[in-house]
Amino acid sequence: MTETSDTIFGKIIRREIPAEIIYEDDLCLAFKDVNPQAPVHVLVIPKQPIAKLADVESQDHALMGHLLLTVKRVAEQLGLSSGYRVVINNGADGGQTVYHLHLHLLGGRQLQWPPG
Ligand code: DGP
Repeated sequence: MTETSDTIFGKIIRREIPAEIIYEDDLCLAFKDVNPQAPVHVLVIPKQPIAKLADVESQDHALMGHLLLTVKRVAEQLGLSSGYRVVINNGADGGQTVYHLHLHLLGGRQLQWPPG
């Protein structure tokens, strides 16, 4: 998939396509992944359309902290008290398919390492 200024996640933010949204504030949105890799698989995305982690600038540091804190908040909300994993796929070799920055929150089972 190529990088574009708009993506399927932009459409979810604008409510042009449906998603199971579980958290929203001024800066970000959290919703269930359509192709879950674990019993809990949530994506946390900024509303600002940053394509990928490698495009984040120093001016985005507060936003990046907010995204991580949102992952923690959602994990607590979903009762992931025995642990979870947070993943950011960056670019082609990282396995990124949607070019709108997103943090995967995975949990609800014992996760394997290394991921492969
Ligand atoms: P990545 O490979 O890191 O770019 O992950 C993209 C994730 O986005 C992948 O796990 C599937 C998910 N996804 C793709 N399209 C949609 C969609 O339309 N709705 C939802 N909820 N998730 C989607």
